Amino acid sequence: MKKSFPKGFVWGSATSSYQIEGAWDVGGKGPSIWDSFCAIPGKIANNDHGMMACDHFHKMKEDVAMMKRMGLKAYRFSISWPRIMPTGQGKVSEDGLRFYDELIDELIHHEIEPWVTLYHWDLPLAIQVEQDGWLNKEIANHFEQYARVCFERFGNRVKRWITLNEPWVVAILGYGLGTFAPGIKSNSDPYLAGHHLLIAHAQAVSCYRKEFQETQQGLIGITNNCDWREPLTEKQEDIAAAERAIEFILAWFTDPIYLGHYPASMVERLGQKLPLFSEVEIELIKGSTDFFGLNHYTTLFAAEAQGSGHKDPVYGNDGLSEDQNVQLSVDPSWNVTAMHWAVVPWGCQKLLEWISKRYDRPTIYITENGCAYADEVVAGKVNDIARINYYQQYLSCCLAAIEKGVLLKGYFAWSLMDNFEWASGYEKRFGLHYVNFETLERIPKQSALWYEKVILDNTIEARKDS
Ligand code: PNW
Repeated sequence: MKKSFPKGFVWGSATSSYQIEGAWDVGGKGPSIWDSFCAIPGKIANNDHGMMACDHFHKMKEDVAMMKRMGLKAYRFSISWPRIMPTGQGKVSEDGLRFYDELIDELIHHEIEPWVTLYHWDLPLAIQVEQDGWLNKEIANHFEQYARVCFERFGNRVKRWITLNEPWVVAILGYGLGTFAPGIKSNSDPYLAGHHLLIAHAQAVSCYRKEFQETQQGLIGITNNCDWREPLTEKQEDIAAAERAIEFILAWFTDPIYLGHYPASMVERLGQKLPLFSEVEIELIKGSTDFFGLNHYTTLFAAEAQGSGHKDPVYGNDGLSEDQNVQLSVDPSWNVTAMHWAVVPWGCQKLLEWISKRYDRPTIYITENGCAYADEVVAGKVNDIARINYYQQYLSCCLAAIEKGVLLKGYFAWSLMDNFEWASGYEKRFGLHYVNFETLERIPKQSALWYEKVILDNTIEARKDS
């Protein structure tokens, strides 16, 4: 049975600067922490790096034409801070600004709405080396300055801003587990980094609201990642463990923004490791988003951890599990993607409903959802049935959530094209378009053609069981 999405639903696709642009030193661009992290042998699969990536910097017009062919209504991309400010502060690069000017103009010319993320992890290296990056509160001022440059220059055309992409990943993978740049391993730094990420976000929002929003009439928000945590059993302690796990991923960042404080579970468990906000900071952070940006990929079971020992994490996304006392697991019957992330569409619906309930029905945009598979080109085509099934089922569950009253207003498929998948390098393909990383040729996968139809009809074939 075909089911329609609400009128005006925003259909988009997303990318990020370091993952697609390449041109790592063109036009005076400064190095980012990802340029240097990739240079450390062994950090990235096959020692891959983003120096060339998809060379989107030089293929921008071709890529926008590709979006137009799909009928995309919106395109979410990120601005590379060191392309615009080579050392992260002070001097601005006109060449860098011009690239984004041209991209934005090209999108608008094709009637594709630009959704701009200001920070998708490529921190100017100088800010990390000279000032400890997100561990130093000063970064909030630098980020605000950088954001102001972007609002000033692009805000006449950009009406949707996202300050930060996934602060949880920045804090936990970058400053805790050390699997992402800048590669720091610590069991307390993530909470300090997270604290500064929230303050930086709020300062940028305050700057936009005070100096630009009235004249530019845009909206600004933040995007957080969260997978669903399903209680392993109906036991009270497992239900509590699942709730706690979601609080440690999502509510860590969204409770301060919507409710004005960190979740009680974190305050209780982390003690001194969790910094306190001043009254002025709370004032700044509370209410500092115009919409709820959500990146969602998968679901895991959660149970209260037994004793002190934790079994091996399922994959890098359980954070600092000892702080939570949560044991994660998968159901062996679940299908998994090339990332080993389980395909559990109902988890998406449950999470949307959880968010809607906890934060009193905010407007939500799914700013990323998608999957990696080992795609292959056969006779010029990529028949990625598994990806079509993934999208079809997840979108079906999005619709079910909407029918239950969740104010989901848009959806961005991750990703427009195969790209540099961080520590996994080019091995994991998330794209709707296949990229041949030798020739840089782009080939629409079957999923791109499928998505084109979904956008055109504003409907999907609803699953029989939903
Ligand atoms: C997101 N985890 O990253 C990012 O926003 C994208 O840049 C990325 O390509 C995409 O998801 C697919 O990975 C994540 O370990 C990376 O939980 C890791 C995790 C979550 C999100």
